[in-house]
Amino acid sequence: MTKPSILLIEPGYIPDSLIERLATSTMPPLGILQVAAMLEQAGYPCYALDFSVMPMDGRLQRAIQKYDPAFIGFSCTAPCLPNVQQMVREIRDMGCDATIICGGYDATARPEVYLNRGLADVVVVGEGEYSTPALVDNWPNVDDVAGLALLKEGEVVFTGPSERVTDLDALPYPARHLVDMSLYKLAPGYRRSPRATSVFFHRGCPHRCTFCDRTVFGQKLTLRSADSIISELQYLERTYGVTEFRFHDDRFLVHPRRAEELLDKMIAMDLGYTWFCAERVDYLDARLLKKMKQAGCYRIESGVEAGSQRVLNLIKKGIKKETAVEGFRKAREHGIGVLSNFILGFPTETAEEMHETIDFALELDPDYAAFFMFQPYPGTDVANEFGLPWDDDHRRFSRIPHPSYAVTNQEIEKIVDLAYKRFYLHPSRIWRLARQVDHPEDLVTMGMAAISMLQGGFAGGTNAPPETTPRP
Ligand code: B12
Ligand code: SF4
Repeated sequence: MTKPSILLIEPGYIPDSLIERLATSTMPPLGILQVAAMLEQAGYPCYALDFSVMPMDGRLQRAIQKYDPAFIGFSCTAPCLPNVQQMVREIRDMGCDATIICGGYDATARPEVYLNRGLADVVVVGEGEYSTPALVDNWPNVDDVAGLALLKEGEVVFTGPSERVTDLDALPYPARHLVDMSLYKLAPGYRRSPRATSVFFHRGCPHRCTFCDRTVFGQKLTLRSADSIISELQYLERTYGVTEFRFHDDRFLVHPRRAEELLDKMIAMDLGYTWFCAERVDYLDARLLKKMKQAGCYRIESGVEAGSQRVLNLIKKGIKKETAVEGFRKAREHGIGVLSNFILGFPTETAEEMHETIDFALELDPDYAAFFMFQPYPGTDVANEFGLPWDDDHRRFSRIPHPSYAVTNQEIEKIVDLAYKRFYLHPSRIWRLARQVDHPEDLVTMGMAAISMLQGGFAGGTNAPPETTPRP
């Protein structure tokens, strides 16, 4: 018997301004593609829509008419809630009664919001690899399927924690064939090759930075083997002609021994790939940096977050400012570029402390710096500790006032603008960035970025996922 089809959706958002669109890197949505790979393995025909690389303009309706899905799944991060809301309305308005499944970070942190608002018939809490196929196999009799939240007589019921993925090597590769891989690009001026894609090395992060959402993978580390990663890189080259990679892990060196094993193999095999990754400043070890460079790493993204030691302590970043200076120095010494993310407007953070952050960014002088307005993602320690509300209607650029905020949103927007201007509108940095350009169209983008910056076009960005978002 043919199994029912399943449509998986990355609600995404496409930045409003042209310049932000040009300056933002896009990558395949590995969350839904990993779940799709498991569902395909179980025999379900799957389809995917990624609205971070294409406009909605009737595509959802057309896909529903074409594939007639019995299940529609959304990957939910907090900023995407308004998009999910809009799409669920459209799905129901067209008379489609598919079972709606929500999964991902925000749905995991607060399933009740999705269930009580009628945005989900069922929520997959945490990792979706095992619970999702079991859910569709058994729907609607899913009381015995672990890892789900659903409404029973108006009450939210949780079926218990899902089985954790302990052997990442055993998972099928994400079902990248469900998306148009040619749509994904690194931002101009940010790349070494015209095409790049993302891979994962491990799950989990042992640190406890209070602003970081760790609701899905938690603190426990689960690692892939070096051989498994190399096979995937080679598969991606063979299948999609990609030779540039973004390790999208929170931290590349989180397990230094396993990372070294991977680096040694990449060097010995002389794969010739270029790649970049994220890492904390306190893990930038000279010996490993040397191997990273040899293995093709050209940039490390590192969330330094703040320039005031009081704020760094408050957010439990676990680093000293001197460590950041030292880490960046070592990366540079080994010929690896650095991008640093900074967040402005943590609870109790004063305007003076934010200016310290800008001064510190100038002192560190990374190749790229990104400044974001703090956002209290539901489920994070900082949101819980200060009781910070989340604005469900917000797509970006806002923050519900709270007594713990020392500075208004408007003031932070101004400081963010100033940060970009002070950082980028400087002859030595302009020259350094211009020298990195190896595609003519990148010069145009950079010119437009400069104009946008002068007009205040970058103000108020939401806080970046730590060590992650490439936002040149
Ligand atoms: C890669 C990444 C990005 C990429 C996304 C591009 C891409 N398509 O890959 C970029 C850089 C563009 C990005 C942007 C942003 N990101 Co981001 N990002 C990540 C990161 C590092 C990895 C995501 C990933 O691919 N994971 C691997 C897959 C396999 O895991 P997964 O997505 O969690 O999926 C699993 C489960 O969640 C579940 N699942 C997920 N979706 C679904 C759907 C269904 C139907 C089911 C059943 C299950 C399911 O099953 C999957 C397999 O187990 C995470 C942190 C992390 N370590 O996960 C942050 C993270 C998701 N990002 C975050 C944020 C805040 C942002 C931004 C707002 C930052 C900004 N300033 O602009 C934007 C918003 C983007 C958006 N659309 O919402 C937060 C989300 C917090 C929250 N509660 O919403 C995270 C968690 C970082 C953090 N620790 O705080 N991001
Ligand atoms: S910010 Fe980075 S180091 Fe801190 S908990 Fe999150 S992923 Fe880990």
